[in-house]
Amino acid sequence: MNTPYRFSFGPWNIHEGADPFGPAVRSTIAWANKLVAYKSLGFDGVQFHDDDAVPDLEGKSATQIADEARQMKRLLDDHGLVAEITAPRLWEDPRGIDGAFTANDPAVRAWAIDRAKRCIDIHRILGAKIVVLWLAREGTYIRESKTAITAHGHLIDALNAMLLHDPDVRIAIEPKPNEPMDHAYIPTIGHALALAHQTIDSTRVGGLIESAHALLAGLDPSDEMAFALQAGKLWSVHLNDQNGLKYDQDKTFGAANLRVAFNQVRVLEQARYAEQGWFVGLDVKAMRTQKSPVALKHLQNSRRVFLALVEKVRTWDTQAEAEMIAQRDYEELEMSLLAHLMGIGRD
Ligand code: 3MF
Ligand code: MG
Repeated sequence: MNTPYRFSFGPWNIHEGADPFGPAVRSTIAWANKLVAYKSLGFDGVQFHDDDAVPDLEGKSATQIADEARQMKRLLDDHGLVAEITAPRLWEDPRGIDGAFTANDPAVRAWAIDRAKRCIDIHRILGAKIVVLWLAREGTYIRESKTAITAHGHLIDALNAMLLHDPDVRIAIEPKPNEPMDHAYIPTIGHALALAHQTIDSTRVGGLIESAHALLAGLDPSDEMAFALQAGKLWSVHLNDQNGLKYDQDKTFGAANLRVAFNQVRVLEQARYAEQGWFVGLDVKAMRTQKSPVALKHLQNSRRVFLALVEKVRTWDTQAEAEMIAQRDYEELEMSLLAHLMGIGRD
């Protein structure tokens, strides 16, 4: 199939299978072996956290961080890979226990902004296109613990500090309504883009939409994507799937709801998303039950489902669709789509 799509995933998508109730069930795959896996699985882009690129960066000097980031860039070049994104991992540091940019303690907020700037420095060396902000702990476990009005102001301050640090940096906010927090401050793309518009340069702040995050907010991922696409603000996606309102599952794309997946592919095709150079990012986890030698299938399968759905979008009879819409025969439209997805005839 002639497709301009390029795919990415993060090294955390190849993982040991630990969950909150049990330890690792697979051995760790060394970084070098993970890098080799990318191309063989059909992926060109690597999603980085700052400390995926430079481990333990908190204890390192600016020079040391820059040296290690350059080494990582060389490694990527050697493998013919590119860095798609870089994201500051603010939620694993003990200082960020109750939020980073929105912490009540001004010293923690200052640390978080400084860390985000160091992430931008790494991002520049890696040559990534966007810095992603998943605002993991920017919210509350109990609402009374922070002043939400002030906290939203702190988020704008942090974005502005990042925009000022690098006049070329573009920031994509990855909304998520909950987990790890009970209530996250930026739960949807609408919130993210409203925040973007209050910064000193809204043209450099956009969004990344993860399917599961939209579903956890009770929203349709393709409509969330359309909202951002219309505004020219969808700069990356984390495709995956989610079986209802429970913990963030990061299932294989399309595994829970093929029709919802179809509509995400449809909206990306309609917007000619890939032609603009944006990556199709995945954020998928192998099931805990998966044995080591077959623990990469979730990546391969998600990509395969995506490409099969591109084919389904391109072979969908839009002429017949227009007629059914004109007749307002939506039962017919729905059945035709189901038949198309199932590969059965419409009698
Ligand atoms: C959590 C996420 C994150 C982000 C990642 C990149 C660990 O639900 O989706 O994955 O995608 O931090 O910003
Ligand atoms: Mg994600």
